[in-house]
Amino acid sequence: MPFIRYWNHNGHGYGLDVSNMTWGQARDSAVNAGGYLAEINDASENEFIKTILVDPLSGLAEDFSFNYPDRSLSFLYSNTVAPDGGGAAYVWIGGTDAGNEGNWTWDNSKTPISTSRAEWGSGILGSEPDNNNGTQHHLGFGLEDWPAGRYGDPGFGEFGQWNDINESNLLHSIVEFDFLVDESSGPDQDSISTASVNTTTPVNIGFVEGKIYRLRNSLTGRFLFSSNKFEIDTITGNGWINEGISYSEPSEGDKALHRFLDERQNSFFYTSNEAEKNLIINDPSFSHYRYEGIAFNVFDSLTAPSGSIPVVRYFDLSTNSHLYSTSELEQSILDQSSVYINEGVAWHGA
Ligand SMILES: [Ca+2]
Ligand SMILES: [Ca+2]
Ligand SMILES: [Ca+2]
Repeated sequence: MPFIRYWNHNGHGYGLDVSNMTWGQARDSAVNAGGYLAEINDASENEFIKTILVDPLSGLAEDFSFNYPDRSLSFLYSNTVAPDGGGAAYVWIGGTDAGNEGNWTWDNSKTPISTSRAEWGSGILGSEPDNNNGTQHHLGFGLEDWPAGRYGDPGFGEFGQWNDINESNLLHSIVEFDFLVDESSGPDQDSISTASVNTTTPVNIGFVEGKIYRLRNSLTGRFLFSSNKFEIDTITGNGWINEGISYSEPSEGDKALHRFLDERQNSFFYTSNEAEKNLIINDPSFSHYRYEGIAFNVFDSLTAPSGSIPVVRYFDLSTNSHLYSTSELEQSILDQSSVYINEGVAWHGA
């Protein structure tokens, strides 16, 4: 992921990745970096992205006005050209109609992209998207007039406009993050202290105090449960807000609660279901879930004694992560929301 620079705008972070990748590779790389290929929600976001691309960033080794992540990188239009885009330069952004010709959506949020948006290319020769040759299903953000060479007299589009182009083009990409980033070093992937990891042998990740605290990351909105005083003290204030005791660990808890770190979403997933735990560890499609070990012990939801506290698991469609709630008031609010899917009682605490 060679990011040449990062920026913040309107509460979101952005990075310009100067690798040469197909759209699919760029999409996966963006997700691995904790973001997604940029979704340009309105004209002002498009204008912002124009401003960060207006000057090819070269000669960084001599520019000491900014603390670039890697001064050996350069951003030259000639290194990110799409032959089927009129031989002009583009960067990948997150739109596609690969699943359904002519129906454009943003890949991360799955929201539609209107083909009447003013950002689609247009000129004296025609307009985009044109699905040229029937093989153009991915969205390029134009860096210059196309076809190349028609400066001031665009044929199909100009700098800052969009073209549907072929996925196999090897282009740079704009990655968007749902949180602010350090403009010198990018998203902070290490703000969460985690115990050493062994992917096969369960280890107890905390010394158990008997009280389980819920913490919320103020930047990402993600949640974490912890009974580990060291972990709680380390991360509280460092982007995480301690919401207090959620429930207590049953002294006679009969089920191990396992914790995974979802490295794509930078969020935590918990399960007391051994079959689910083993499936996640062994299924290659969950290879981005890193097994951290046993968080603490709980009651099985089927055999929990009366008076124990049910922990309800929700899936948050807006962040693709889980939220766990012990508050009936919170649950009544979440159940009204179309963003949260109630997955039922996951386990019981005391
Ligand atoms: Ca956006
Ligand atoms: Ca198409
Ligand atoms: Ca096109």
